[in-house]
Amino acid sequence: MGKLDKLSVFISLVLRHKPDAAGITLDEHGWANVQELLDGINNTKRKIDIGSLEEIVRTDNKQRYSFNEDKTLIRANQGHSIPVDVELKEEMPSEFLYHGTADRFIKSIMEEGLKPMSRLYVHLSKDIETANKVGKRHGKPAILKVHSGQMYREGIEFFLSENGVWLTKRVDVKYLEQMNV
Ligand code: HQG
Repeated sequence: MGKLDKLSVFISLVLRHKPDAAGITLDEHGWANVQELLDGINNTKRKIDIGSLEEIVRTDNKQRYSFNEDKTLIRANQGHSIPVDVELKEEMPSEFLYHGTADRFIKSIMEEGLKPMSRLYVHLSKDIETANKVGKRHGKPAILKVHSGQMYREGIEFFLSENGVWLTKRVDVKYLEQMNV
């Protein structure tokens, strides 16, 4: 992993799960002060400047982070475990969305439904290819087809993050279909 990738993993931890790791706090909307973040990271054994941070945000393969307009604040677009309100947009999903997971979780998921586990939401992908990548992070991937259109018509809310990840609070087993991939 390159230097910027390593920094990005750490920034992800700080902005989604553990601001304390850089000695900072986030506001209720998940924003960190950019200067405090840079100072905080430089107080660990890592080294970063505003140029590198801007490059990380610009080149991130999942567009995980956003600056505010004058670039004084930064936040993660989704994926939090700490309770922040990143002002997600409620949207109507397509008829089907997909959830990538590991083979070994399928039995439990088909009993309990999809739960957010340590995060605030269940994360869903708009296509099978993306779901497969998400699943691979956990081991041998397995993909579930989610009947999101039906859920939406039955009054369940969906949100679309700035970087195109679909989020919902949980998915009952009745809306899940195992796929052969
Ligand atoms: C599983 C990445 C057993 C769930 C991605 C998943 C995503 C259950 C794991 C984002 C369960 C949680 C999120 C149940 C759910 N029984 N297992 N009832 N319900 N699970 O990492 O969706 O690269 O918190 O299937 O792109 O894998 O980090 O969620 O396997 O957008 O930026 O519990 O993380 O983005 O794992 O990934 P995670 P996820 P980043």
